[in-house]
Amino acid sequence: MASWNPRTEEMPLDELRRLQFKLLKSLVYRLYSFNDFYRRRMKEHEVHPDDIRTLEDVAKLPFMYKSDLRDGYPDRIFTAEQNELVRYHVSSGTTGKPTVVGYTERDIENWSESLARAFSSCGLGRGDVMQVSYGYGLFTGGLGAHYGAERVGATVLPTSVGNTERQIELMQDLHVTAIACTPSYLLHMGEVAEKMGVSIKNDTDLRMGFLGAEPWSEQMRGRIEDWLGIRAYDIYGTSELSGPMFTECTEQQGIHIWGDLALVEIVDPATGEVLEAGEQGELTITMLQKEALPMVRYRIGDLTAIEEGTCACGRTHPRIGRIRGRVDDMLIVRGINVFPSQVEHALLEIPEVGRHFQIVVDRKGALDSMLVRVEVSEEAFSDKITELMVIKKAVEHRLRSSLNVSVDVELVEPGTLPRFEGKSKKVVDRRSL
Ligand code: DLL
Repeated sequence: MASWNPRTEEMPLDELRRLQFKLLKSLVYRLYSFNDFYRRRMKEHEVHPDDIRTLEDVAKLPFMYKSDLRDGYPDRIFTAEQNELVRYHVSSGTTGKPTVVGYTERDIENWSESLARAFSSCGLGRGDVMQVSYGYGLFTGGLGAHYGAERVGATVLPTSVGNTERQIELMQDLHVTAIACTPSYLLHMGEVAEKMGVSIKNDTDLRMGFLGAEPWSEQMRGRIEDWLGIRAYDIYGTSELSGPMFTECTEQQGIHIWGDLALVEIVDPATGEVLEAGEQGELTITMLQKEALPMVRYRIGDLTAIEEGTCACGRTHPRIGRIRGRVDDMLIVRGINVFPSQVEHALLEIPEVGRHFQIVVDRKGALDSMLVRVEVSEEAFSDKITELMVIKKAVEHRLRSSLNVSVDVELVEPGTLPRFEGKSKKVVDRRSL
């Protein structure tokens, strides 16, 4: 697919690195000179802007964490005055205080530019109709996707979440070709459509989806693409970086992180040491051009790796692999580390398994127990106990061999487990109740 901004997207790597170094250096000088928070942090860390002599020297700078934003609530670590801000977004946060992100006009401009490059790398453009079914409002998903899609000349249908039947009618009537929503919401939409007698594959013009805001697996991509007849692209971002910012291109070989906007590092979650391309670790990003809230070496908590080599599409910027989960998502069950994404990966390899599951972790006496509740697919669901027993055994065996821990499995009827319009909640950990 043609690049939106070929001069930047296809820039030779050495030129890109020079540009990143220049941007990093001026960012660090600006922060050190004009902002108490960053100056104090750098002093505590005994690093001065003059110490940044190569791009790799970014590793000399202190990390930032979500707690820095919480502690500075609402706007104490902003680097722009209120009268320079054109927008706030606020993330609710599951624990503690919410976090507030401010944007200058140029921050919104760069956010839209980032998504314009991303969307056009998947072929979205003039003539497309993009239904934005991420939440609009304080959450960044709706407005972020909205601005990016408008920027590439697509017609936006800003449905936000909810009212699913109406969403499906509009999808048909307005010939929607692309959708942006969580993978969980698209699954729900597909099921509601079927109940209405509508097949998204055969009765709509939908041909691509930008799915993210929560982890999903390669197996889930395969299922969604076959079932709904679309190409499903992974879209990534967090509110602290701006919101959704980066996607895969049509090659579907990793998410392109635009290097002129964001400097990506992968670090060892335990030691903070910078890891090589190909090694799994914690995603850490420095926003090189953000004016109001330029996170520096922000430890996002998401686990992934930098993909090696350049993409077949010709874009030179670094790519990251699918997010495996969050550092704090990891369940420790009887001493074994388990990521919900591993469970999804293993389950969906079994054709009789439907698209929904739930993990319930509990403690029986001193021992942890893990129950995986699995919906059987419509086709495989039967009243014959013997057939269900065979599926249950296969699921138990598959999970035990891929997770290295024994798991209880409960098969449930299609349509029984909770459905989600926004981010899904797949884990119930009763140990913490
Ligand atoms: O979820 C921004 C967003 C909106 C991204 C729409 C994509 C689409 P937050 O609410 O701040 O922002 O949550 C960010 O969600 O750190 C990841 O843990 C998770 N996440 C986001 N995208 C993906 C993805 C938005 N594609 C947090 N795969 C991140 C896996 C994702 N996890």
